[in-house]
Amino acid sequence: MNNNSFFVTTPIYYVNDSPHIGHAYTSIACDVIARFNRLNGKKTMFLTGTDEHGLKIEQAAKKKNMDTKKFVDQMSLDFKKLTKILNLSNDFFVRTTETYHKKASQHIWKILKKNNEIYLDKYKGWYSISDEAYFNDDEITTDEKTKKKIAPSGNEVQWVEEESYFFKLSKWQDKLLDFYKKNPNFIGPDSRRNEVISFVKNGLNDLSISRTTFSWGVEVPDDKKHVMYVWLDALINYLSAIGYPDKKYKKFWPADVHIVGKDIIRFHAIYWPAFLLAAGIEPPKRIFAHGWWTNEGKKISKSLGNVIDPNEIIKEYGLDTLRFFLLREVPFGNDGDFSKNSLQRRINNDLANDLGNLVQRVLTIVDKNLDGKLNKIKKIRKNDKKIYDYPKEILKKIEINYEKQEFHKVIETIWKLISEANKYVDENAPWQLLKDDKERAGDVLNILVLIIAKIAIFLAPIMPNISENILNKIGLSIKKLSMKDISGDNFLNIDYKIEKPEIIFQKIE
Ligand code: ME8
Repeated sequence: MNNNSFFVTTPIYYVNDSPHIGHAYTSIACDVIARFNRLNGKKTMFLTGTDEHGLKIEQAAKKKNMDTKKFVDQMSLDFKKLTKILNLSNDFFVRTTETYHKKASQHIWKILKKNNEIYLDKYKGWYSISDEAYFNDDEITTDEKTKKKIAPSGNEVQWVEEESYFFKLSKWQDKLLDFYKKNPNFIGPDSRRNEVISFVKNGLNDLSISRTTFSWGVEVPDDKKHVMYVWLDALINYLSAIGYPDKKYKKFWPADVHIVGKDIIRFHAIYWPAFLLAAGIEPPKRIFAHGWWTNEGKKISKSLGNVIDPNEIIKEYGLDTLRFFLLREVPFGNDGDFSKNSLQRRINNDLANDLGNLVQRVLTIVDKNLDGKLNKIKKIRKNDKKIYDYPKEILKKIEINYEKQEFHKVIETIWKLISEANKYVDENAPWQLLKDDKERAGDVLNILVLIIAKIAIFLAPIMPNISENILNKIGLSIKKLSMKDISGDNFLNIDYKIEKPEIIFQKIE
């Protein structure tokens, strides 16, 4: 693996249903990580896509009276469209029904078989189609009213008895615990790490990895009766998408981080490294599980009719505002509640008052009084030092926050810079200086424009359009900038005539 490369992934989403705010959340977080790493000089691969096999999908197609392949083609397109709507910078969109993916899955199966990690037996136990997951007896409860058997996820389970291939997961228990110990950053946040470790310590059963009672899946090599368990095929997307089994996959493997929701941490933090270790492939470097969004305090679900369509929020409030809100409102890893009130509060306070106001008033003064022109800074005074050096000082901190997926801290730190800049405007009162000391006014305004440019660079991963809009106003573009420019100042084009900005953020009453 090339040290200068970076690989980040979203889960691949099931195509049984349309995308909603939960999918948008994970995808946006990954996009921000990818954009930051690109700006920070890394050769970056950002992967997303769709998970198209399994009983759940087959049943969804049947319900619509559609041919399964036609159904997945159509539904997958919705997720592909979402990547455009969210302005995702993904480098590839993987689909598990593609030939390259099936080949990679079968290749891994053959290795596991050869390594004596797979055996044929009979599965007897509970299965939840909604979760596409097996459950032990002690995990199942009975719904008082309906008498239905229920998994911990709240979804109904059914009893399954059929011939099945098994993966020898039980033998990996100690090796996994050892792996977690040696790789303390493998699972984030810490609370999830502890949860996974205690689950593994409780003992692992061998895992059923094939089904015979339906056919919508990847065929098991040399046994046409079986299709692979959808999760085995799904996880392999992270390899098939970067060219596995061809050696070129090593350019990006092991992945730097798989971002997932907390619902699927076990698949990623237990099954996935076990499959990989058993196949002799290095596990990913990190799995981070974020929390769950509710809608105005209620669980988001189709049956409650409160699914949030990201399109509608974007139409009403704008894309970058939504991107900002989702990452600012809730520490990544915690659960969050989506409410229009809190979204509006963020727009009015953080965006309109703090950021909007800074950009607006500084650029307007330059436009009105200096005919949009800046000069080279003549003299940095002692009381300029703090704001002048501030961006450079926070860069390292922000890099570390990104490494730990602490987006809310990244944003908090950027907002401290914005607040310092607003304070600097008030303290130096450039409108007054313009009357008393034009040269000094020029320096103060020049420093401020420089700081605004750096704020826009810091914001580029989170709010790419707004950042570019601000940069364009001062004759710059993110295409020609990078995180390196945070430490310098010769990227400012002082020949540029600064434009009077339109209102960037409209307050919402
Ligand atoms: O699990 N809040 O796909 P999926 C936050 N195909 N995130 C949410 C959310 C919510 N309310 N609802 C969904 C699968 N998500 C498998 C993955 S990967 C090899 C296979 C996000 O369509 C969150 O990231 O059910 C969650 O993990 C994912 O959508 C589940 O998507």
